[in-house]
Amino acid sequence: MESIFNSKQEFIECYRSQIMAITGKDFEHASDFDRFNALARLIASRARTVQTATDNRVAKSGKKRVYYFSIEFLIGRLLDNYLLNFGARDLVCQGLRDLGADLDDLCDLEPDPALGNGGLGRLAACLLDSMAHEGIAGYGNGMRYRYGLFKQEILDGRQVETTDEWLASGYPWEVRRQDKAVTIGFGGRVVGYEDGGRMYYRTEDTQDVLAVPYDIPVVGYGGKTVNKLRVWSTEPLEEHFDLDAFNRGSYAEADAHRADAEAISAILYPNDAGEHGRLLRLKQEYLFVAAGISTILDTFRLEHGRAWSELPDFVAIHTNDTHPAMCGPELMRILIDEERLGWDEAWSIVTKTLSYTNHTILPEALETWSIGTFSKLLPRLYQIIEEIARRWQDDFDKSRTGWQDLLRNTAILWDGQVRMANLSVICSHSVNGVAKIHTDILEHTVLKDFYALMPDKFNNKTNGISHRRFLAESNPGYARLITEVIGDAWLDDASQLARLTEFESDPSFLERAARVKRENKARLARYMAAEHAISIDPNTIFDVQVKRFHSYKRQLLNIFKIMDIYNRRISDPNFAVAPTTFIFSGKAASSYAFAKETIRLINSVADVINADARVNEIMRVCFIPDFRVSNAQLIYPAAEISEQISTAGMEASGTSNMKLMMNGAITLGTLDGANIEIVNLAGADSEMIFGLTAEEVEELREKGTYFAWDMYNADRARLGRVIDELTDDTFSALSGNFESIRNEVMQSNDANLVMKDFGSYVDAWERLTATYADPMSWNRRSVHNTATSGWFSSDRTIREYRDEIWHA
Ligand code: GPV
Repeated sequence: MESIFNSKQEFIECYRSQIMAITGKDFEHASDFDRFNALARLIASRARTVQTATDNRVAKSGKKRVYYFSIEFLIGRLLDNYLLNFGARDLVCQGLRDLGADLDDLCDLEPDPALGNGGLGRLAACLLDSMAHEGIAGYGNGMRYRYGLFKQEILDGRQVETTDEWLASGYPWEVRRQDKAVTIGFGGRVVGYEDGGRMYYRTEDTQDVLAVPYDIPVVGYGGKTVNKLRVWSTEPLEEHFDLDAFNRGSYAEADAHRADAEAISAILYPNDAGEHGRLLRLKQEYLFVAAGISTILDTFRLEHGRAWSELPDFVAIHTNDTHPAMCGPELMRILIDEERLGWDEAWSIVTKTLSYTNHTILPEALETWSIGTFSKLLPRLYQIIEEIARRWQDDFDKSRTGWQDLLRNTAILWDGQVRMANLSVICSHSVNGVAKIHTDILEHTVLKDFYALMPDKFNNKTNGISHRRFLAESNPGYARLITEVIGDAWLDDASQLARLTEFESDPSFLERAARVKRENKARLARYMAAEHAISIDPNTIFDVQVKRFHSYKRQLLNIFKIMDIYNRRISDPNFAVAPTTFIFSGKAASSYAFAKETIRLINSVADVINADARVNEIMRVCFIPDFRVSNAQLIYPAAEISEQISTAGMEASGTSNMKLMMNGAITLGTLDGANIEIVNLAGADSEMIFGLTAEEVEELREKGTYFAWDMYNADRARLGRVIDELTDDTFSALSGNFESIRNEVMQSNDANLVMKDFGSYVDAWERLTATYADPMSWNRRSVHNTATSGWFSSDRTIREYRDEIWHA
């Protein structure tokens, strides 16, 4: 690998002058943050040099460019990652040591960009990493949120949301591209005019904002390809600073115009419970779509002129879920209104260019907008959507039996709503799910009518993760050990991890792997002690469930298990429990009451158990606040049990299951999402599966014979007791009882079948933890998980997208 520095000496010189240039201080007088900042800026500027070279290469070769549109990019810290990808980590580490600084300490000062919230955003980031590694000319297009999602604090067991000021000290990786700013119009009215015997349309009297792009380099492993992520920030088009208001002392009013424009890129997922929040979300979605499309077409014009029919040969636009669904209509608008193509010609170009990934089968999670709101905010776009919808209807094959149902379910406009998923499917040439079972369910339930009409559009792309970030970077001890026995080719090609299979029965290798795990657990314990004054014991099993809080993910089932184990141990001190630390982390949407109550329950149970001398040697419950990429990288390597316990059929794929598997944790899970593929790859002996299957869940729901009360009555002693403890003050000391959770389960009949799976789950946990007593067998299964995890590298995923969807 070519390095970005010829020698340590060269690095030190460049670095010193960088610090001087930025801070006016020499290295010795610079603060740690100055040192981090200058180092990141130095690497960023090297990255941009390679980026320019990459771009010239792409332009010259006429290679297809892939644009990945996503409302979230959860990229995590970049410094360590980019040093690794540039092959410069050791050199920089030693150079810093010579200067008297520590690379890890500096890396820890990097802010964690708050540009995403969960699996969808992290997937987008992993795919960018893999596109750069595979040499694909792939670009991210998204939003630059000033505060992103919220920062989570825990107070009296409750989640409290505060603003995440991740940009407060500046962000060294980005460059503002004022020269590429785009004006985006909202509202106004559509005006038709005739030219050369044809009608054209434009929108007048719009309210305009300026979309300003910030570019962040994406460095591919090997350092040859540097792509970029472009995120958009909003500003007023012109200053309308109201001097009169200012001089009256009404400062806020004087600057109101600016505040309105900036609100669009202020936060990720504004609360959509009210009309204001919904409108803001719709503005965000249009803004990053319209600005992104404008960038794409500028580049295309520059490279290929106005040969629009060739657009699909040189450009692929991928829409990550439905937030970017307006790509279709917006591209139509430009081709028809501005480039003056005919409808059919434009439509053929658009559908050949666009593709769409779905991430959920929950019907309530599919986006819709009220036609009233939509048509007022985006009148011309709405007209185009109406036309797409009309043609879909007109062209419908009405000789098919049951065509009325097919048409109703596939309609774009229905019941006063614009259905974004249907719009996405109709505008795209490819629709994919994110795990085998998910794609299957899409084809046979949620999108079955589309599947009946155009089965060839559908395909599966099982998610993947960056094994470089989540194994090499997060787990350096394990990575070193792996490299020692199989060489370092696995960084480039994750399938090489299979060569570890040879070492699964090598006692000394297993021993050393176990030692690394022990160190990773101690590292997490140190983090918890230092950041949150919580003490955990690395000698216990680390049982981990880290992900967004959602009822279908069933963190509730996990805490019910813990309550049950606790009860049984208190009742019977001879009840054998493998000493375990139960670790949770994750955020709940700020308006999602049930999820927030689940967090409070976990913390309340933790409060009681951790203070109970009768059990706290063998059980501890630990909630790690503010789950984000940086602390996730400490958690995965320390995990021994991976809790993947969603109601079967509900989790599209999951990706923490893959990260935990790769780091040697054993999956305790249902046959859901990518868990199924994990079991298929690693074998049932290396995981612990329990619970209803998706078919059984489906059947039970259809029959309508499930009653939570039956579950309660059938197991009064254990499950019944857990339910009663929600409201009998056992866990109320911190901040009260849990009536709403009890009601959710008992009165609303336990929609996620927590009580149904409770018995088999606790049983599976007991059987799994009992095997911990045989460390050799445990370690063998652990290493086997790593050895069979290579397929889950996002390099594999991205190659499938490239070959089967983008043809890039
Ligand atoms: I829809 N996902 C997410 O993180 N946010 C969303 O808004 C939606 C889906 C997740 C799914 O829940 C996961 O199962 C999946 O692994 C992930 O997207 C990436 O595909």
